[in-house]
Formats: sequence, C-alpha cells, structure tokens
Amino acid sequence: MSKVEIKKVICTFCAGNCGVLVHVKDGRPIKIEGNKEHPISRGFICQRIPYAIKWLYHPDQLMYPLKRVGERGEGKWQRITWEQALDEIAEKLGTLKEKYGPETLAVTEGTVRGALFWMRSRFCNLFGNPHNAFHPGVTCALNRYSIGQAIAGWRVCDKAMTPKKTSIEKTNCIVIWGNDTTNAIQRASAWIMERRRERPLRIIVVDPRVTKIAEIADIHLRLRPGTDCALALGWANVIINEERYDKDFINNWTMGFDKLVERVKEYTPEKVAEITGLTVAEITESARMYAATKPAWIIGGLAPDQIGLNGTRVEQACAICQALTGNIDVVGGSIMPNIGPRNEKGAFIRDSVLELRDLLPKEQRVKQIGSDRFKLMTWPGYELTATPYEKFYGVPAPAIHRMGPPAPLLWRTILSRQPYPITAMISWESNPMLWAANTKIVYEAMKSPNLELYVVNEYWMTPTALLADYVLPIASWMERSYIDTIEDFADFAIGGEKAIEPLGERKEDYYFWRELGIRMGQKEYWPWETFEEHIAYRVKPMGMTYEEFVQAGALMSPLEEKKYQKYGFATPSGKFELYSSILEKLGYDPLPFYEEPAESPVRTPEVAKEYPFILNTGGRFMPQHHSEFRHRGMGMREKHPDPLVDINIKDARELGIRDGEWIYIETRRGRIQQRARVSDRIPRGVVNTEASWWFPEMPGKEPSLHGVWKSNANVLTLDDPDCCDPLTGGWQSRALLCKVYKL
Ligand SMILES: Nc1nc2c(c(=O)[nH]1)N[C@H]1C(S)=C(S)[C@@H](COP(=O)(O)OP(=O)(O)OC[C@H]3O[C@@H](n4cnc5c(=O)[nH]c(N)nc54)[C@H](O)[C@@H]3O)O[C@H]1N2
Ligand SMILES: Nc1nc2c(c(=O)[nH]1)N[C@H]1C(S)=C(S)[C@@H](COP(=O)(O)OP(=O)(O)OC[C@H]3O[C@@H](n4cnc5c(=O)[nH]c(N)nc54)[C@H](O)[C@@H]3O)O[C@H]1N2
Ligand code: SF4
Ligand SMILES: [Mo]
Repeated sequence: MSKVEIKKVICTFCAGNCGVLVHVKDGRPIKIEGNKEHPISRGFICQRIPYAIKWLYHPDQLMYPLKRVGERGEGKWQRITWEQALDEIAEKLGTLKEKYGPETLAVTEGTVRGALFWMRSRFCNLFGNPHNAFHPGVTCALNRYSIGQAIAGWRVCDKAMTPKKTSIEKTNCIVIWGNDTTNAIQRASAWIMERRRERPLRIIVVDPRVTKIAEIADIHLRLRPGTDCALALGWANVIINEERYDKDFINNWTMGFDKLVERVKEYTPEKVAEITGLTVAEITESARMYAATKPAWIIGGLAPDQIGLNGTRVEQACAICQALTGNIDVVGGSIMPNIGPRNEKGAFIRDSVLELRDLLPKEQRVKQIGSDRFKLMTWPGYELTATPYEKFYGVPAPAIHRMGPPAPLLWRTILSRQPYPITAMISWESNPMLWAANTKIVYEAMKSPNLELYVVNEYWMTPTALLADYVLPIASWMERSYIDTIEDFADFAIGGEKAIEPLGERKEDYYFWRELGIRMGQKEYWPWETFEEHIAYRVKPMGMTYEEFVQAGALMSPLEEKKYQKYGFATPSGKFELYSSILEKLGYDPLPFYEEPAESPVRTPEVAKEYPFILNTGGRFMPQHHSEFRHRGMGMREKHPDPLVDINIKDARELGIRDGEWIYIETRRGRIQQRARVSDRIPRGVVNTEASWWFPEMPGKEPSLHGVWKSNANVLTLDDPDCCDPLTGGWQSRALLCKVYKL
C-alpha cells in the first residue's frame, strides 16, 4: 500500500495565502487541513477548502492548450501542443513588435492571488514594453498603497487581506471603512472576533448596509454612498478643533499642518452631515471615539476605492486621520512594513530586484498608456515616490506592479489606435469581461480586428477566454510551488511546495513567461529552469535552501515600531506629508477634498429623475471569489446558486417586488437581472448588486458567452475617463444611479 505524504502548500483561492497541509496518496490529494505551524495563517482555513479537491478534479478544468478556429466567440477550438502555441504566439508577437514597437503589447491581470507579477514585469521590461499592464488594483488597494507611498513613503491604511495576528491582538479600536469583513477577509474577521472576546475592542463601521460586523459595532455610520471623503475630513475637523491630535507627532514628524488646518475648516460637522446624510452627533461622537482609543486602525475596504472621481482622496484623508492621531507605525495602528526578510547573512531577493526595471529604456516609459493624464499610478508618480524610498531604505522601491495604467483607456486605445496601436494582449490571472467596468466596451475591444493577437492563461473557459485566439491551461495552487511578497508591500515572504504534479498538460505561469521570453531572445535572463530553482535563488542570500523555506512557510522581517524616529519618512521632506509635495509636483491639489460622484442625486439630479436609486455593485459573499467557483457540481455554486440584489423592504413594497424574485437593474449603460433580497439591512433608495456573475452552464459561444450579459454588474458601471479618479484613473462601480423594476 502506498503511503500518505503531507505537503506544505499555500492556498491561493484568495489573497489570504493561508498555509495548508495537503495529504497526498497515489499522486492525488485526499484531505486538506490548516497548517497550524504557518507563521502567518496559524492554522486558519476558510469554507472554501472543503471544496478544493472537487474543484481541482472538476471536468470543466482546462487540460490542454487550445487554438481558436472560426471567429472569436464562436466556440470552435482545436487542441494543440504547448510547443506549437508558444512558437506561434512568439512569432506573431515578434511581427507586431517589429511593425508597431514593443508598446503594442498590453497585459491584463487580476487581483493578487498568485503574486507572480514580477515575471510578467521582467518579460515586459526586457521586451521594451512601457508597463502597459492593466489590472483592478487601480480600484482595489493599490491606489491606497500609492497615495501612502506619496505622502508617507509607505502604505498607511492597509486593506487587511494579510494582517499579522499581533496587529489585531494589539489594537483597541478598529475602523472598518467600506468593508464587509465577515464575507471578504475571513481570517482577519475570525481573529477580530477572537480578540473581542478577550478584551474590549471598539469597532466603528462605515457602511450604508448593515453587515454582520456592523451588528456588533459600537458605532455604525450609514453614510450616503460615495461621500466617504467628506466624513474623513469631518473627522479631521473635529480632531483638530477639539485639540485631540497627537501634538508631538504633528510637530516633529509631519509637514503642512497649517495648510491642512485651513482645508479642514471647510468640513464642519454640520456641512459633513449635509453631504453624508449622517447626524452631527454621529460624526462628532465617532471622531472622538476614534481619537481617544489607541492604538486605532483603519481597515480600508474596497468601496471607497470604487467611487471614481474622489476615490483616492478618501484614502489620503483616512491616512491623514491616522497621522493626526499618531497611529503611525505602531502595532495595532498603521504599522509600516519593514523592507523585507533579512538576517545577519543577507537579504531575501524581492520582486523589485527580479523585475529588471532599469533595463527598460527611459524613453519607453513616457509611452505608457494614460501616464500623461493619470499620474499617481503610472511612471511619473512611481518615479517620484521611488526616489526618496530608495535613498531612505537603500533598496529598490516596491515592485513596479504597483503601477496600474487605467483600464478604461486600454479598451479605447485598442478601438481607436490612439495614441498608438495596441495589437496584442495577454490576460492571465484575470477575467476582464467580469472585472472591468463597462463590459460592452471591453467586449468590443476584444472582438476588434485591431487586436491581432489575444492569449488567455486560465483554469477554465471563462467569458474572457472565449474571446481569445489561444487559451493555455495553467497549473493551480495544489499543482505548483509558491512564493509571495504581496508585491513587496509585505514585510514577509510566504512560500510553499506543490502537492501534486500538474494535471493533464497544465503548466505553471512561470513556464509560460519563461518560454515566451526565451523565444523573444531573453534566454540569458531566465536562468532558472524551474520555479523551485528561482525560489532557491531568492532565499539563498539568507543562507537558506528551497526545502528549508517551504518547510518554514514564511520568512519574516524583524518587527520594529516607530521606525521614523530613527530614519524619518521616505518622502521628499523626510516627514509625513499632510500637504503632499509629490501631488503638487504632479499638478494635483496637495490636500484632500470632497467631490460628488460623477453620477449622483446631487450632481446629476436630471439623471436621478429617471434613475432614482443609488447603485452599489459588489459586496462579497462566500464561498465565491470574484468570478470563480461559479461551476455547478463541486458544491460551491450550490451554496449560493443565484446573484442577489439587496433592496429595502419599503422600496420593494412600493415597486411590487417580492423577496427572491428576479428583477431588472438598469443604468444609462445597460440592464441586467438578479434575484431580489428584500430586507431592511440596506437603506431606502439604495440597491446593491453582486458583481462578477456568469453562468458556466449557459452556452459557451455567442451571443451568450456563458451568460456574461445576464447578471454581470459591470454592464452597469461607469468607465468614462472624465468620470474617473484624476489621480489614478479609478473608475466608478459604487454610488451610481439606477432604476429597478419587475421582469
Ligand atoms: N462591478 C464591480 N466590478 C469589480 C469589483 C466590484 O466589486 N464590482 N471588484 C473588483 C476587484 S476589487 C477585483 S480585485 C477584480 C477581480 O478581478 P479578477 O482578479 O480578474 O477576478 P476574476 O474575475 O475571478 O478572474 C480571475 C481569473 O483568473 C484565474 N486564475 C486564478 N488564479 C490564477 C493563476 O494563478 N494563474 C492564472 N493564469 N489564472 C488564474 C481564475 O480562474 C479567474 O478566471 O474585480 C473588480 N471588479
Ligand atoms: N468571499 C469573497 N471574499 C473576497 C473577495 C470575493 O470575491 N469573495 N474578493 C477579495 C477582494 S479582491 C477584495 S478587493 C475584497 C473586498 O472586500 P470588501 O472591502 O468587503 O468589498 P465589498 O464587499 O464589495 O464592499 C464592502 C462594503 O462596502 C459597502 N459600501 C458600498 N458603497 C459604499 C460607500 O460608498 N462607502 C462606504 N463606506 N461603504 C460602501 C457595501 O455595503 C459593503 O458592505 O474582498 C476580498 N475577499
Ligand atoms: S482564506 Fe480561504 S481561500 Fe483564502 S487563502 Fe485562506 S484558506 Fe484559501
Ligand atoms: Mo480586489
């Protein structure tokens, strides 16, 4: 009888990166449990894990490379070999590069999950591409990291996907700002509950809906969607006027306090009450509780990142609140990561080193799509923030993946061929037909003859993959080894081994980029034949082997508080810049301010007449993760079979809508249907649809494309560049206007 082996693997079903133990027999996983010894996750696993083996062996998982025959979307495929696929892709890419220059390639990626972005950066830098890499990070935390980088030299308000347990143990006040903690960040949520049972913990929730965590909050602020920046500036107003700020920190470690004082005078509690719909008492009481309880920690959720025009300003204002209260670089507050694992022998090799950023010719950088207009998350902002960081820490700034040119411009560039033709695209870890705003334009770009080459690397035949020329089958987390630094924004590196060899002809993402790189003349830059060899290379300076690293599960940096007392802040002034000199240099207002969403009852009352409801799209739910786990037959879809739209009881009654009934949700961009979930957990006049819905059981060809038009919230969302955040190009998928009605 063959024996059972236990493999130490990292789960990447979500960005949590939990360490798990996979029991393997005869080359098959038979059981998965949490790895209690893992330094970050400490044994935690979520509800998805019991489905993982069925997921892996689902009959719809892709096993072979496919090449399109017939038109894009016709659903006709031919099985080919990896060799043929890679040779043909490389040849076509070479021709297009020759004709249009290396900027003609675009890449789309998804949320950090496999954190392997350095290899794409490396490929693109060697190719000469100006980092035309588009991803949802512009509206998902990377804008927050970028503004933190600009004003404080590092991220300030974390998104809490991977907090350390000590941060939760030490905090006394958690502000959950636009985040559905129970559904979205399972591990942190479990630890918050555990911490709350042990000692008093103040919880303030900023969310229009009554989420689970809101039920136990000390204060729940149900503001009008999209008005978050006004609230944060109202807090700053109260904290300053009532002299509740940390005078020592403000006097010694910040720059621009006087200018901030002037700015926040405009945001009296009365004015903020008018904007947000909250009461003056709610605003002042919450500000006082937050300022009085130390350490306090703002866990930024996704919602403020997705309100378009004012998105990144919310993050700037929240970071400023953390600075006013002195909650900077303390455990339990906004702890700033260290510069990566190191020991007396040497330092771990971070993503930023592997990217080979400096091999990209400077004159190529200016060609990056959108970098002349949306400057914080493109080369102009990256360069300005990297310089003080590198001077300060003496190591390369966090990976260039932090940049994200705005996706709305990608589709428009493909269609118009302006400012130059984008003719080739590779999508990996990403399903843009579901994640990107305004699905109609995404579809038009993918179908356009201007796009001469489209490659998708996937596990499944998604609606996006259905529009590709080549679909390549990728090895998932049980089938590959792993290493992750959360794009260099974490002060740890997580690692794990594979449980089994890849199924069918699936290959690692690494294999794809390396093999394509070799075919494009980059052979000398891809010395590690296997992914494991590359991991070994990265841990070797610390005197470690691959085996030791994956057995340890993670490498940690030493935990140091108030590092600024030793070094200052990695900004041009060396201070925490309440008034941002980098924003000023880029031509933006250096201070945060409130701006109405592009579409709102206040800004566009004439639109609100026809579309009277405020629409939020999103709201996480278990066990799904974005557009994944929609296939029937493994238990996950069965747990949550249909898309749900939240609507208030009174609104539903007026519209004659019953709980569970399919209804239409319509904006100026389009119409979808979801099932009504009627309750008083959502305020009157607001509806919330789930995002990323498609239906694998519907036909995998035009016009259905696996039901991508039926319930996909991005049919409704707004991506007009004039309505996007001027700092980042972040689009608007919350605080929109819609109408709802019976089918
Ligand atoms: N309207 C609206 N739109 C949204 C949101 C919202 O709330 N509302 N949320 C936004 C946010 S925050 C995000 S992060 C995005 C999410 O956008 P994405 O991250 O693109 O999420 P998915 O749509 O699940 O697509 C990921 C795809 O990658 C595949 N995949 C997973 N792991 C790997 C891997 O290791 N290698 C490869 N090659 N493929 C892999 C999966 O099968 C899946 O099809 O959506 C954004 N879009
Ligand atoms: N189960 C599950 N978990 C996930 C994911 C998943 O797809 N499924 N995706 C992961 C990813 S990539 C991300 S980015 C996170 C995101 O996770 P979250 O940050 O929780 O994002 P959402 O759940 O979309 O929205 C959070 C809350 O914002 C509220 N909200 C809506 N509009 C506003 C507003 O204008 N202001 C404020 N203050 N609140 C508002 C909504 O009511 C909702 O309760 O989840 C991660 N975890
Ligand atoms: S939270 Fe769940 S899905 Fe996410 S990494 Fe951990 S076990 Fe995997
Ligand atoms: Mo995200």
